[in-house]
Amino acid sequence: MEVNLHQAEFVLSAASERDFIRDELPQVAFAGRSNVGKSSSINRLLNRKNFARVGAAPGKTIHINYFKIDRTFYLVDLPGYGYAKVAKSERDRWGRLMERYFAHPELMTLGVLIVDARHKPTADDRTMADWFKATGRPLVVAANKLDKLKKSEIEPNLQQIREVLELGEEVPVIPFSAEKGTGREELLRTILSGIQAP
Ligand SMILES: Nc1nc2c(ncn2[C@@H]2O[C@H](COP(=O)(O)OP(=O)(O)OP(=O)(O)O)[C@@H](O)[C@H]2O)c(=O)[nH]1
Ligand SMILES: [Mg+2]
Repeated sequence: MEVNLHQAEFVLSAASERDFIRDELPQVAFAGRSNVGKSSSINRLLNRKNFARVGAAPGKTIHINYFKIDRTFYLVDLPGYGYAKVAKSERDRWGRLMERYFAHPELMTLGVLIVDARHKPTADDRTMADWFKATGRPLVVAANKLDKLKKSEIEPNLQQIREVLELGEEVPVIPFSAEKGTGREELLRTILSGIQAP
């Protein structure tokens, strides 16, 4: 499938369910802890520097951001979770918005869960993985910030991510670095094959 990644545009920022995009185009939904590098990963996939915003103040915006790629599919940047300094009211708002998005698995073609390659997945990461699994849609996990790992840490950490998140063997865990570009081709290939109609 030929997709022109330069043909990318921000479409809208949804703060509630009535703003959700419901057209026929596939949606590839990115979720992960605040600061794990969701926006950076989208920028890396598109080879853009400042396309999806890379936040200095994590957890501030609780919105779902839609980017349309080559009039073919959407990259959906879901709001990050697990930021300690966020007030309970904000966490509740996050929960309501995400609950509504995940209540419509028909909107999601493929899930991308970004985790931190350095650490054992958190309880929130496990919950997020369970939400994705519950959609019945294919899931891919990207272990980001790989550039911060020693070579000897890579395999054990990837294995730990697979075990803690209880991923089936059909779920790829891609070693990734939004910073260096590691894993870009593999994630891109997985996304492009995921959005093709069966
Ligand atoms: N070393 C390294 N730093 C990274 C990588 N990816 C992202 N970062 C840094 O991590 C920080 C957070 O990145 P963002 O892309 O804003 O993370 P986010 O998940 O979109 O955060 P929220 O939108 O707040 O949920 C930034 O300072 C990035 O430069 C990576 O692969 N390696
Ligand atoms: Mg972001």
